[in-house]
Amino acid sequence: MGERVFYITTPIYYVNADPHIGHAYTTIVADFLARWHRLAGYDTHFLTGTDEHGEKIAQAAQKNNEDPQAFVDRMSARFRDAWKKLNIEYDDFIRTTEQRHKKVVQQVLQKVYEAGDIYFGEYEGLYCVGCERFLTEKELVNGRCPDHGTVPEKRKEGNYFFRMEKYREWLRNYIMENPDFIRPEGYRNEVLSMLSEPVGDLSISRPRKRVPWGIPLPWDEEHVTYVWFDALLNYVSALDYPNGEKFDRYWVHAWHLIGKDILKPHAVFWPTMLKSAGIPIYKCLNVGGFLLGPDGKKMSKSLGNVVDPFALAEKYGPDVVRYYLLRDLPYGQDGAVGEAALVERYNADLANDLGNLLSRTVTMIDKFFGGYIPSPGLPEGPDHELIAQAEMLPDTVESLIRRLELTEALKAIWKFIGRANKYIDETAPWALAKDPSKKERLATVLYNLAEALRIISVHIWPAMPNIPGKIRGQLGISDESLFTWESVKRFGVLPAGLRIGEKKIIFPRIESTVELKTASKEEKSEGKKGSGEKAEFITIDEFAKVDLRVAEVLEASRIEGADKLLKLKVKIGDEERQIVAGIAKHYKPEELVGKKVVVVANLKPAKLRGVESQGMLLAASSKEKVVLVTVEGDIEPGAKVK
Ligand code: ME8
Repeated sequence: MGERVFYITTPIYYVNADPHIGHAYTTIVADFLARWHRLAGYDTHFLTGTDEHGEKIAQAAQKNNEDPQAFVDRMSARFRDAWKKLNIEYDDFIRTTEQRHKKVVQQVLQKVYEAGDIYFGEYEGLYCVGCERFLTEKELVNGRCPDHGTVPEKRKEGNYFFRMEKYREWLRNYIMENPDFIRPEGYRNEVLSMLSEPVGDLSISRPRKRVPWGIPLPWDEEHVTYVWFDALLNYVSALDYPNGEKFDRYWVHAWHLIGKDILKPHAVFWPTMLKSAGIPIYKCLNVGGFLLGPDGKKMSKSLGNVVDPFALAEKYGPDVVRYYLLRDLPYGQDGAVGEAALVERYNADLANDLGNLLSRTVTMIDKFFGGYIPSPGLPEGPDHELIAQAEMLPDTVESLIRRLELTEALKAIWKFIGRANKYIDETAPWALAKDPSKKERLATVLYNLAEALRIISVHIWPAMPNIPGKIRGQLGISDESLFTWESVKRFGVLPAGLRIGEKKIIFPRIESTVELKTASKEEKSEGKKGSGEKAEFITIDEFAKVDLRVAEVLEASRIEGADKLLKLKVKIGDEERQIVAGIAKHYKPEELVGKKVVVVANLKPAKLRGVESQGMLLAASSKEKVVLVTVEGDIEPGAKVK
């Protein structure tokens, strides 16, 4: 294994608007990784910051009637405040308007210019101010930018160009030879496909007359640096490139985290810029998916489905928001988020699994051993399995984290929590307590539970930095050396005899919730109808609008990354349809094949977790149970249900 050094970066965020959940998610992932690497003994450097030049920012400042510098100062501070609210502990925060950054941008430009990789030319193209880049015809959807929904502006002007195309073959080979350079693999393939055709040269300047807000080119003051060429360099300017100690120490270990919207600048512009400037290439690019609103649609103010992570953090605490996002969204995939799902996750994993384990353990130590952690005897029976699983956990978690499978890492920790809860049921300490001859056995069981909780508290710290302290407080452990990564690799290092602290419920169950988020437009109009009025009768004509049909299930499978959903292929008459149903917790795919179910056949198709669903199954549900409505007897698929 190489040197244990880790450099993690987030994108530097545009300061044209306030921080939102997408920024928060990426930054939480970075903070989780930074904390875990620090815990595991890596020399870690975590950089975030703000992107403050370019047309988009200049326009936002103007709209606000503010001087650009005053505007970016104010907005950048809002990002720093936001990160405090989510317990983000970065080592450095870079702003592209800082002198330390501007200096490096000019140095690198000069270097690339002297290498002969910059020339002046005339350019005509379609520019999206939202993306701050020219889009190719191929990237447009119905003539619009797919990310911003706007029609790009036609631009024709004299710009300096960087010879990006010159490095295309080199980059393509580099990516092919380094399978872990861009992750997950889907995005690597996307980049390889971009590079299979000419990428052209990159326009890297804007005439100062039109865009005065930027860093002047060192050899031509009439032009300012294009915002992406400027922004990407933050990753090295923050390390005091070219001769900083930090640069030498951290740069080659750089892991960049980005969202899929900025794949091309990071995967194509950036490595070719580095190559031309004679700077080594970063270690890897990690591409996250996009968060969608609770309705599975792209979050937008006009749809009213924007989820505010800072309001959620205020209501439930930052640790809960962090855990929820890290646990529910497999890194690299798109996924819906919302308050109801957060509460569900909270009740299941935190209030039930972890909360119960802690309160049962502390209560029993208090009751059976007067509040002192007892001294264990020799392990027997189920102890062996608990101990073996505890000792395997750190390596399992480490390898999942290094592969960026964060959801899986948390699942592994919760599997162990589940194991410990099961251990209580298996050993039944309350029964042992009734038999004085079983006192030593009881001591062993309770000791093992306290030790398991110590190990758990260390593992969850990167996700939930505030919680471990509370767990340790209740177990009465204060010795820092018991909270190192090394110390969790061995079971049984917790000293006996510690006096436990005061018992408190850390995660009270949330019975119901008044949702914070503003309801989406559809919900709002439904809400209006429903509020205060009695359920109305519907006419037979209204009922007849719903086309219910018998459908035969031909195939059923799970959907990766969506643990509640199943994808079904059903037959309705001669037609085959795909239906996505939220029944994975209640039915195994193989149980469904051959069943005749009832579906709403004229429901408008919708996408669930990106998978199209052309209809809906009927099911009866009560509390946690869900049972499908099926049809018995000899009737062909497609028959109408009336
Ligand atoms: O692109 N879901 O800044 P930006 C998940 N300044 N992540 C999301 C998201 C969503 N719905 N929306 C945004 C810029 N993000 C440039 C970067 S870097 C040298 C310059 C996250 O403020 C995601 O990480 O538009 C995305 O890449 C980033 O915010 C874009 O932030």
